[in-house]
Parts: sequence; structure tokens; C-alpha cells
Amino acid sequence: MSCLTYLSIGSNRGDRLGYLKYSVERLRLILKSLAFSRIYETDPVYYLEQPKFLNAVVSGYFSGTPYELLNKTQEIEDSTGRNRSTSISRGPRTLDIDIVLFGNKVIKSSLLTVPHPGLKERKFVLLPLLELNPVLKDPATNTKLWELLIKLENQGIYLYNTHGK
Ligand code: PH2
Ligand code: MG
Ligand code: MG
Repeated sequence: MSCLTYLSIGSNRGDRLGYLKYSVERLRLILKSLAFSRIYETDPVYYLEQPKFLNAVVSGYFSGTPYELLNKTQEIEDSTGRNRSTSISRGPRTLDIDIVLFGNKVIKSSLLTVPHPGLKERKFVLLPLLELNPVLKDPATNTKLWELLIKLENQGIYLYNTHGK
């Protein structure tokens, strides 16, 4: 059995576009029927003294448990030289891959929280997510994601034109 999962990808360090493209090529090997949103350039949230991010959302079918997917996404992050131990929490990173949704599963463990705890307040996740599937709901509360999106203030999300880059 496989599960439709949505992953948020982001980079604000080094070759941002290169890291996003690299992550899509790696994810293509573990997800079936891969789809990806457009890429957005976004102002940093939470930890503000850092460069702008490139963000997108990738979806696909995964055969395995959420924890197996987490291991694979962390291995892809690590292969870009991301250093977990010394880096500032929520600070600059070469590549961040977050499991936003995993089917309709609701998981709260020390290793993993799904839906992603930041989902409801992050336009840089909600906007590309809804681009891929406009009728998505938060499985924990059954709230429509577009209703969450329109409640949020402006967060500085700009379509990133990759033409010629
Ligand atoms: N990720 C963070 C912290 N802040 N801001 C934006 N715009 N995009 C991100 O992906 C992001 C962030 C920690 O994961
Ligand atoms: Mg993150
Ligand atoms: Mg992360």
C-alpha cells in the first residue's frame, strides 16, 4: 500500500535553486507520480536575520512508513552538507525537506509531527500546497487549507521566475 504525501522543500544557503532541483531528482527515486508546485522566493519567518528562501511543495506516493520517509528525507538533506548539530534552529540551511502531510495520518511523536506543526501559519507552505491540490484539508481538524491561508497576513511570498536561470 502507498500513501500520498506532501513535502515542503526550502533552501536559503548556497545554490538555492540547485538544491531544490537536486532534492526533486532524489525524491523522484522514492515517490511515485511525483508532482511539484512552482517555486516561490519567500521572506524568512521566525528567525528573521537570514537570507530569503526558495520554497516549493512536492507530492507523490510513498510505499513505507512515515518514519521510513523521514529517514530518507534526512539522508537527502545530509547529502547537501547540512549540519544539524551546529546550525541555528530555524536558521539558514542548504536544504530542508519537511513532511507536511502523509495521507490523512495524524502523528505526534518525539521524532515526527504530521501534519507539520507550522502548516497553519506558513504561507510559504500553504500556497504551493494548494496549487497542487486546492481541496486539501487539515486531517487533524478537518479545516479547509484555503480557509487557513486567507486568514494569514502578508508574509512576503513572490513567484520565482526560473526562466533562463
Ligand atoms: N524555514 C524555516 C524557518 N523560516 N522561512 C521561510 N520563508 N521559508 C522556510 O522554509 C523557512 C523559514 C525553518 O525550517
Ligand atoms: Mg522546516
Ligand atoms: Mg525540517
